[in-house]
Amino acid sequence: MAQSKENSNVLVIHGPNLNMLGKREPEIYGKTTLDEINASLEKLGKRLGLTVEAFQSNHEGAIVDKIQDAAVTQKGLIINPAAYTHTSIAIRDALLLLDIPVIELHISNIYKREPFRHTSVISDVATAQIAGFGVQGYRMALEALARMIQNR
Ligand code: CA2
Repeated sequence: MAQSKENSNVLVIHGPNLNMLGKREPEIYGKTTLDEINASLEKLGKRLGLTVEAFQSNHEGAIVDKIQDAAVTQKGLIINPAAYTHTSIAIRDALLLLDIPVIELHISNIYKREPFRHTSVISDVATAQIAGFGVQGYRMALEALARMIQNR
């Protein structure tokens, strides 16, 4: 089948407290702000033929709503569920509704941190996980997602 020339829509979800990136705890999460990450992804997306939408919320239900919407509007998802990674069955269940590639993203290496961060209730329902590459991981995730969408 001929490849469509239209851009694919992809969604990037940032979970709780990630709006504080670049403003607190730079030793763990770096100095780049969330706006800078989103701008960089939007620019990279253009090169890759992707229209990138970014969404941040500190509220579990708002993230669940956004994932449900993604089922009909998006071709791929990058999600940093932040602290909900370790606790949220609601976000996990919402991800199970999707039939698109999903990349779970962590700025830090969660397996090198406190034991409670070693468990992700998301990783076995995600297509892949990227952790520990700092904010550069978001660009790696977007490049991987572009390839996954192309190969579908
Ligand atoms: O490494 C990651 O990306 C995390 O998902 C970040 C979460 C943490 O709970 C996960 O275990 C790993 C925390 C996000 C909080 O972000 C902040 C950013 C700047 C300042 C304070 C918090």
